[in-house]
Amino acid sequence: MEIQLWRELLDPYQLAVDELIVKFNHVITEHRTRGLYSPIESVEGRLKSIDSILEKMKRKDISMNEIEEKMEDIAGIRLNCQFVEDIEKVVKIVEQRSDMKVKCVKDYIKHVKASGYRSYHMIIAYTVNTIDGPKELSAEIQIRTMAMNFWATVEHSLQYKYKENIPDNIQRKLIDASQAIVQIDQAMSDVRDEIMDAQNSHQRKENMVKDILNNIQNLYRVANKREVAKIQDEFYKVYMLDDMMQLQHFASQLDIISEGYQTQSLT
Ligand code: 0O2
Repeated sequence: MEIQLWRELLDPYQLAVDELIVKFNHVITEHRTRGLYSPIESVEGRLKSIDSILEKMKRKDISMNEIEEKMEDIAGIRLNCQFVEDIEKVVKIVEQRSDMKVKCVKDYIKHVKASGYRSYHMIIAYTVNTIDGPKELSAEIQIRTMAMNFWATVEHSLQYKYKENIPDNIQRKLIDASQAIVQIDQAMSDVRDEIMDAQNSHQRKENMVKDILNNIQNLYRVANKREVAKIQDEFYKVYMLDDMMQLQHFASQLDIISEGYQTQSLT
């Protein structure tokens, strides 16, 4: 296929990857700005390389004009979670969205691959708008814990090096490592509540400090500078006390002052 035709074929998939990265990152932001724990920890995305497309076409006997219909992972999104329990929450988030439709799922967590690979895959139908109009295409969403991701990333690079023929002794070690990953995920799940509590209170504090600083910055524009400098000094003192109740009280007082000046921060 001519280079220009590859471009035309792949451009909408690149657009889908770009859009989906923005959308899922926004899911993280929405949780965090509301002081909520985000079941998605991080988002990655990639357009399948032409080399990888050609290799899969050969392996699965797919012809050029069947690519769009049969190759469902040209646009790939990976949603990394901290805990195994987060995966089903992320699955629900995807299922409930109105801008994508789940076509099928592959649960390699319940049905671990012979290689030791664990991950939850969803194939979605997603519409992008191009200069030729709307175009529906398939994209693959891989949902896994960070520990599963570590294993898959390392194993994937070995697959690349050895093609289909990873030596037996390395393969056995990878399967052992995959089982160790299950134990790591289990151990992390056991302290999940503790970790989530710590992260939530850290996030709440971070949001509060951000609001306070925004309010102070806005006040500088309209209020007496010396008064605002005093408020700022007071903030540093309260912050140093490392007491959430006092910080909360300070934030509420500052909100009242900002309201008076109609400069209340929106963030
Ligand atoms: P890349 O570089 O991400 O494009 P296939 O596994 O490709 O024969 P299918 O049904 O299309 O068949 O997809 P499947 O099994 O759901 O897997 C698609 C993707 O999942 C792979 O893409 C990998 O990213 C990942 N994956 C599946 N099995 C394994 C595995 O054993 N180890 C690792 N590390 N990743 C796996 P590509 O095309 O391999 O790679």
